[in-house]
Amino acid sequence: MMLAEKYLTENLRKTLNGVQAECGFKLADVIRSGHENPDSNIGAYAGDADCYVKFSALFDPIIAEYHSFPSDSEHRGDIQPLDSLTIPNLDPDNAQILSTRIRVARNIEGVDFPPAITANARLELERRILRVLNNLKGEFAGSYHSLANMTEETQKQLTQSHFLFKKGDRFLDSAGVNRDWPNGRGIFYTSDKTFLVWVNEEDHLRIISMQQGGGLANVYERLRQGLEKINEQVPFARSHRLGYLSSCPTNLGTAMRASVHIKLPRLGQRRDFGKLCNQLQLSVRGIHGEHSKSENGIWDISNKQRLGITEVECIEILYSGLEKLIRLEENG
Ligand code: ADP
Ligand code: DAR
Repeated sequence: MMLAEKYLTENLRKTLNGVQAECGFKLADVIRSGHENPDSNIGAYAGDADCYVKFSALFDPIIAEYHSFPSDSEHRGDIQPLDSLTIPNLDPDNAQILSTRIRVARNIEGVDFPPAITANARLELERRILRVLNNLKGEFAGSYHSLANMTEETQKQLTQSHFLFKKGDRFLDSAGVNRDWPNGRGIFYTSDKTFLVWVNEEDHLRIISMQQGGGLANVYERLRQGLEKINEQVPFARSHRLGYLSSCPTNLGTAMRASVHIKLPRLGQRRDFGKLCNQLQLSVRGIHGEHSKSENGIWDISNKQRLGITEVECIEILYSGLEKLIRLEENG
């Protein structure tokens, strides 16, 4: 059952009907995606940080159930070096793990999130973050490519190669994320495309580190350093209780999804593959991301939990889950 529907009782609807967040969102705006897409799992999006306060009576039970994060819990910590966590490459011969990617969602403090942002504010945010990205040096120096000036062919090639985002799906469309598409959207990347930043997709920023093969520790450290350089220039929206704040409540806390594209031709055929991954606290996606399919026995396996754990624990969960999946794949 859609969590927004489950928790929006008639009494709560009456209580929230007069409420308006700083971005102007009313209850109808928060739940519009779920209302228009009854097959939503969550069905609610935040238009700004204030939505998580003003509509906490709806968001808190959704967050408690989705993240197993009771309303008196507090997200702790911030991204730290891996230090004592030793995670040697699980596939040094690159026989099984095709690629590794870690992304965090971030919204800039004080700016309405993509579901609510105005066209002008989105362009201003693009200009503001461009000043930061164009100032990155060394291994983080790169170039920005706005979607408004990008040929369809280039967009298709970058998307098919797993670097660029697609236009938001129907859930995001109903949430208002696609308004004024493609103005103000774009992608920054280094020449080797191992450090990338999506601008004005589902969140203001998706900061990404990725590379071929299974070097999870390397990918993590690159992300941590690049993120730190960006955060020195712009403040991120966060709350003491929920950590980093995202448009969709599924991405709160660390807002981190660490994933591998991995060949699991035998395991992937098992009827209980999804259940097995869930037991290992892992999510399963197809090779083109959310709502896509596996191809040639290749799966996108990632940490499921984002809130109430640290970034290092996200990596630990993925790593130990992958060890078990690789062993099971080998032993049949
Ligand atoms: P998110 O950015 O929230 O993780 P998706 O799951 O839709 O969103 O993935 C976005 C893009 O990143 C998709 O093109 C997907 O193929 C690509 N991707 C995700 N994980 C990996 C990975 N480990 N290696 C290569 N590409 C990846
Ligand atoms: N489809 C929406 C959102 C689920 C999480 N995925 C995101 N945020 N991209 C739903 O409510 O099911």
